[in-house]
Amino acid sequence: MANWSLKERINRIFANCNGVDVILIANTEKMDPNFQYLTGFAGDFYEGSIVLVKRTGATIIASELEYGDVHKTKPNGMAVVKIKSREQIMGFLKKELQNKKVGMNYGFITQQIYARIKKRYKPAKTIDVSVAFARARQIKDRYEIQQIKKASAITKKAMKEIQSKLKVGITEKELAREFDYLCASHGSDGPAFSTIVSFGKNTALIHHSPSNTRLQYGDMVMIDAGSKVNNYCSDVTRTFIFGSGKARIRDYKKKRRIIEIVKEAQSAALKEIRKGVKAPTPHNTAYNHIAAADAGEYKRFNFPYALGHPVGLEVHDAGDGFYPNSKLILAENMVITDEPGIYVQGFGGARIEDDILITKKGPIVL
Ligand SMILES: [Mn+2]
Repeated sequence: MANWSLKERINRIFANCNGVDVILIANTEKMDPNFQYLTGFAGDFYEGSIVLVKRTGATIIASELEYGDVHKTKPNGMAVVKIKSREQIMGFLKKELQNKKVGMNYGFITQQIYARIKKRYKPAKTIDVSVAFARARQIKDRYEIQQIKKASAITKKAMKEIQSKLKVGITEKELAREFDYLCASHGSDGPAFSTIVSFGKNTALIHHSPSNTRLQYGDMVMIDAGSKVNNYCSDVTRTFIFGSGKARIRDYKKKRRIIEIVKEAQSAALKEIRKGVKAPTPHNTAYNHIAAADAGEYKRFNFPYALGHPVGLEVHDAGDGFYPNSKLILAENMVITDEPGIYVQGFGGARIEDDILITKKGPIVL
């Protein structure tokens, strides 16, 4: 039994949208993350299933195929309607939607479904609720924080253990597989995204796909990966140098320094990840730190992306992150990444990333 409150989540959604009578969240062959938010269901089933949400509660409409499953999972006080026939379900939806102000997730629903709903059920008005869900989801409840924390702990444990798998000649692809295996063996439900492993010059490529490049002594190594627990993601990046014989490593000082500056930038930003702070502030701090370090040596290799993004049901979760013109004001119980980087093309790069929970007392690295 899930220990989170559907009522609370519904209240948060409706607090962020005006004049909506009922919200319809419809899966296609994929699952709308907002469907997971309302039901807590894991996995990618429930194809074509629908959830109707009103201020007073929610109803799930499930096919024969999923009905048994829905009952087993006990969806947190949600009413369940089983689809017996097309006519029955159309009658039910007509009663619920006709002449009502209907909210839908325009960020997910297909044009086809949208047109069909308008034509068949004749709502008085349709309203985009994607932002309302994003705002609700940006503030995590206790259950969600626990899951992200678990997912993050698994990823970080694997980051430590992967060190013993490093050997000259192993390929990026092989190391990525080892990494996924370590996460799975510690309880990850699966990777939150395709694990990034890069060696040597490849570390300068921001989103490198693991290749057959082989590890050489003294290479910079970057691993960017995330585990998933009960639908919740983590996203962690580590960069290090393979090998400990400083004297034998080519450009050791430069490699070490790049990693150090990124670490400093990450810590400087972390201090500002607090409630009430404007989201661009940590971004600018990390960015300016890198630009100013070592008399501007790495300025032109500074990270060309937002310092961080929300993490939750999606690895790049609904809501705003730390980009220069973000309007977001940081608040308690947001979880956002802190991931500055330096990328020296043709040489190598570094990124260090952690998932940060904002609490009353300040930031906590999950
Ligand atoms: Mn990330």
